[in-house]
Order: sequence, then C-alpha cells, then structure tokens
Amino acid sequence: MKKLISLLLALALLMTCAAALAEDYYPAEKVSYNVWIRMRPMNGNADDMEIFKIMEEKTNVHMNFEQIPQADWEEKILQNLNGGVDLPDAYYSGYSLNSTQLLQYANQGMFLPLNDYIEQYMPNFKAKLEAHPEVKAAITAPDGNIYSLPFCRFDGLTGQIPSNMFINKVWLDKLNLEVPTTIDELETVLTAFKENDCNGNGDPDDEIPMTFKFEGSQRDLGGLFGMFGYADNLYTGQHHFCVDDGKVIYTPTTEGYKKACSYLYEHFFSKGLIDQEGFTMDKATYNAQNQGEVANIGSYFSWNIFDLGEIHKDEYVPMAPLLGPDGTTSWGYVTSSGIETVGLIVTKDCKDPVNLLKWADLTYDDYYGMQLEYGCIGTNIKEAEEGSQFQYEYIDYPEGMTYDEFLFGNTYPDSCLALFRDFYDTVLSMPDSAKAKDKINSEMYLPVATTKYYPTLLFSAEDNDRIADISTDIIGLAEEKRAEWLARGGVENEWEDYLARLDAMGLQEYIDIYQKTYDVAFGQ
Ligand SMILES: [Ca+2]
Repeated sequence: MKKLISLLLALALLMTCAAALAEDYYPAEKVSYNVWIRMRPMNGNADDMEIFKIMEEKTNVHMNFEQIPQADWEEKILQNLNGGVDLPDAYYSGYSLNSTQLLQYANQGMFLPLNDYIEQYMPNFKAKLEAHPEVKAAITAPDGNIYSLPFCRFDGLTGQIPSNMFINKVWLDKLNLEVPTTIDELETVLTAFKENDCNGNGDPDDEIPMTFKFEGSQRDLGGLFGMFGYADNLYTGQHHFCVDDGKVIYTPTTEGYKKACSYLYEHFFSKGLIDQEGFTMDKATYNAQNQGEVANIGSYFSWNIFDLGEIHKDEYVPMAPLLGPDGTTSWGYVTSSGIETVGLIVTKDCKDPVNLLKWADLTYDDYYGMQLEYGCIGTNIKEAEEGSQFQYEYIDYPEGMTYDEFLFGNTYPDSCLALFRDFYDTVLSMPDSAKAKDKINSEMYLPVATTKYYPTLLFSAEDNDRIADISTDIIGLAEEKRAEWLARGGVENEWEDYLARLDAMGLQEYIDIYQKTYDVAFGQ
C-alpha cells in the first residue's frame, strides 16, 4: 500500500508539473545557447548524444556545446573567468567549479543569481527544492542567492552512511567464533586472528587482523570513535565537524575522542591488532592488499564488500557497529549525501537566460533526469514487465561492451538532475551494488547512526578565506596527534597542551564560522 501511495504521489507530481506548462511555454523559433561542457574520458561526443536530441526536440532549445576535456577544464574555466570577457552563456557539468570558486566568482559578478528564474520558469526544480530543503540549504549562498543548479542523486542510504565494516566469516567459523557485537568481543576475535594460521597457508604470521586507511574517508576507522561519543567525520570539507541538536561540534576536542584514542591504542594498536601500515598506505595499496591466493585480511573498513577485490569477497560478511566499553555506540551519517552543489552556472554574458533555464528545468523532471543519468528509453532502459514494482528497468548491455561504454555514448550522467529515494523505490531500481549496501545500512547501521555529520553548505567568500587561513594548522595538528596517539599512545599526557595549541591557532573562530553558516542555512 505504501508503495502504491508513493507511486500515485509521484504521478500526481509529474502531472502537476506538466499541467503548469502552457502550450507556448517553450519558444516557437529555435533558440541557441553557447555552453561549455566538461567531457570525461568515457564521455562520447555531446553533439551525438541521444539525450540532448530528445531535450532539444521537447524544448526547441539548442545547446551549442564547446566540449572541453576534463583534463583541461579547470585551467580553461579559470582562465575564462579571470579574463572576464567572452564568457559562454553557461558552464555545464556535474563538477564545473568547487564551491569556494563558485562564490569567489559570483562575488565578482560573473554569475547570474537564479532565484527569480527558478521561481518563474523552473517548476520541476522548484518542486524538488520544496520537497528537499537540504538541497536548498546546500546551494543557497550566505547572501541568499542561488548561483548554480545542482546534481543530486540520493539513492537511499548508500551515500548517507559511507563507511561499513566487514569481517572474514571463514576465519570466524574456523575458530568457532561469532561476529563480534562489542568492543571486547572484537578484541578477542582479532587476537585469535593474529595468533592463528587462519588462512591455512602454513604461515601463522601473515594474517592482518584489521586494516584501515588513515584519513581515507570511508576506509578510516573513525566509525569506531562512535563507541566513545561521536563518530569521527573524515570527509573532505567538513573534516571532524558534526552537528548535535543544532550545535556544531568539533570532535577532536571532545572527551570521547580522547577516550577513543586512548582505548584503541591500549587494546588494539599496542597489541598489533590493527595494522600500523594503515597510517601510511595510499588508496591503491589499501585496495590491493587482499589479492593473493589466500586472504590475509581479517576485517576492514570500506564502502562496499568488494572494495578489497573480488577474489575473496565471498569470505566476508558485514559487521554492525559495536557496543563500546560502557555499552553504547554511535555511527556517522551524512545528512546531505548525494548533493553536488555546482552543476550548471549561468554567466553574466547570457543575454536572455529564460529558455536556457527552461531547458535545464527539464532535467529535473524525473522522466528526463532518469534518461540523463541512466540512459535513454529504448536504448539503455525499457518499460518494466507488468507486475514489477518499477516503471522502467535496465536493458542488458551488449557483449564485449562495458556498462560505461554502453551508457556514456548516449547520455551525460552526473550532471544537473535530482533523483531521490521515491524515484528509486518506484520508477527505476538502484543498481545491484547499491542495493547490497542499502540493505546493510538500513538493517545494521541506520539504527545506531546518531552522529550527524556537518552538511554540505556554501560559505561566503570572506569566510572561505578565513577558513583557508586557519584550518591548515588546525587540521594538521589534529591529524598529526590522532595518528600519534593511536599508533604510540600518550593522549593523556599531551591532551591539555594540545587543546591550548588548537585554541592559539584560532579554533574558536573556525568553529564559529561553521556554526554561523549552519544557523543561516537552517534559519536558526
Ligand atoms: Ca597464514
């Protein structure tokens, strides 16, 4: 019944939008715009893409694309903006500029504020913003203006809880042990992993009980800090920041953080139960460390079970967040996952942006957004069989072709569009790999995901400058000490001195900027 209701709601929404458009909504004569488009290596030729032909036919708006290879994109767009003349009508791509650059050039008057256009000419996008205030918060600058159209792909819980833990079930069975549920049980299990020839190759010393990658986002062990207070946020841009009941918290100065460093050193790192190599490994080395004839990893942190390779993935099962020494736990979640702030930007040289924005608005209609992201109907996707919970399904890609080749020649994924959970529940299913992660997250992680990571927000240009000035030293010290205390202990002796040093570096101002920006975005 719930599914039927959400389907009806989705249909009602589509019909409302369609009904709002008068017959002469799109221009009678063809209108063209000069648009720079960023091309990744797997992209086909934009002029040949089926999706853009479909959109042109519907809107009577032609995109005269200047196709710029991804490798040259940043240099060219910055050169163009710094010159300030002969700008195209728009820059178009899922990652055209970072948010600091966006506001820096917006401040110089290079981009048009889009608020009024959205209100008047973008009914689909406007409806998305009304239904998803977190998107509106993420794309609204502190001056109240919106300078870019975003790319949002929120396929449920996959991105919301990026980090999961996995453990070797074959080794557990061999040792007659269960998947640990508490930190004590984890210590027992990892000790057994260390002491035994679990992989049976005759060498009792090649087993790594637990691996992680320091500062490796979802590969970091920051989730374990949740057993002592807040899970540690290792995501770029919101480094260590979380929000508790509207209050911004910088976790590296909390008591729980101190306890986590102390406990993990004493019970795990000092005993060789978590791999010291984790502090220096790069991502490629991390992902490649379980590729031998027999598995050598007992447990690990990652996005997906197969991130450490396909060879031994069937030996592993997901492990839920563990209860800490005092019987509590927390895991981190990203409140604004799947939002890429900068998609399409309209420049000051665009004489009449109305039809350009009507074209862009079509991408926020799920029927077109779906085809932009997952391929065109009849080519990459088709109507689902009767009785399916979905309206569409994927077409198998031809033998000898990769999924990317099949998709990226016809369409332009990761650009302006906004697909949310209701879409993936009723219109087109999420891909299989996402489904597996979604299941782990909803069943095992969501119930204890109480640490709310700081959301994606736009900081003013002045605040960005201040953050750049202060944060390097603060992040540097916090990371240096986190590594040192986990690897070699000593947090108790150094804690007070560390807090004083952070204060002297301007920690309070740093936190205040994050708090102020959060309050403005969420109207507190
Ligand atoms: Ca062995």
